[in-house]
Amino acid sequence: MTDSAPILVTHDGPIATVTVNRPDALNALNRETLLGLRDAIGALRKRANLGCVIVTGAGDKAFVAGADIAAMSSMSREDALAFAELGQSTFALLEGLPVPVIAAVNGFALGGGCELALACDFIYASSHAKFGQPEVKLGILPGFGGTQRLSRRVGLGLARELIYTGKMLGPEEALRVGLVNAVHPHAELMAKTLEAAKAILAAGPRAVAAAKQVMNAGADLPLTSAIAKEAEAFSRCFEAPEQREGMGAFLAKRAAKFEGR
Ligand code: DAK
Repeated sequence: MTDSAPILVTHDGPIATVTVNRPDALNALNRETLLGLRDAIGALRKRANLGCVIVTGAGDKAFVAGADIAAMSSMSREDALAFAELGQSTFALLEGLPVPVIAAVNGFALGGGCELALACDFIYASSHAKFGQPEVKLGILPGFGGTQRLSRRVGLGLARELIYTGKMLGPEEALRVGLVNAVHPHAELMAKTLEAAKAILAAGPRAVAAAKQVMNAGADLPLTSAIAKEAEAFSRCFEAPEQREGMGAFLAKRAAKFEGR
């Protein structure tokens, strides 16, 4: 991996930071960048003791300003289908990582950039962030999952308005509608995101992974089936040392020390 690679990955113990690195094109996603992201996620899956992943964009201006419009401009229908499938499968891999993934949105998150953030577990935004799905202004629609994930995050009415008009939301409005969990001063975004990652690391890693798995698996199921999955995962915790350590530490009034942390 060189500094000019479209995807950079750095590690701070169990925290990995994945940076989309095409700042001259506002980190727009072309095929090479998506392939780099897919490879990076594959490598993270194999990493022992991974606890949390942060996704961000290089430079001061953009998280990701969308799929690469220059690359898309001459695509045939077949090319477009292959491109959408590459983006969708890559984002599904990110969403399915067994550890929490936090989007640290440091600027424009438009089109495929907003979709990338939505494939993360939750979003922290800088005071410079701007969100939107402006694809219809280019004569296309969101192709990396936005028509489905945006409404699951903010509700169908608002998702429809954002996708039909292409209008942008600033950080405070994104916070108000529940698209982002917090807005931080631009210079503090990464420090605040790392703080959240460290809070996750203090918890039982298997419990966090199981909670993520159940929440993802249950999202598209009827409530009764989803709740049954929860009960099953909950009961499995009682076969693991983590539950004994967590509860034992509480009762002994000491900090828990979880295996792998
Ligand atoms: N693609 C390629 N280059 C981009 C880009 C993008 N999405 N966004 C910005 N750039 C490039 C600009 O062309 C410019 O390059 P140079 O001219 O310097 O070579 C450089 O980044 C700086 O941008 P600006 O000069 O425009 O910067 P400004 O501050 O003036 O404006 C902006 C910032 C974010 C408001 C503006 O750049 C902008 O409107 N960008 C486009 C935003 C956008 O429309 N994003 C959505 C892209 S469409 C599908 C698969 C995927 C998708 C859909 C379908 N299928 C295959 C079915 C997803 C689609 C999208 O994401």
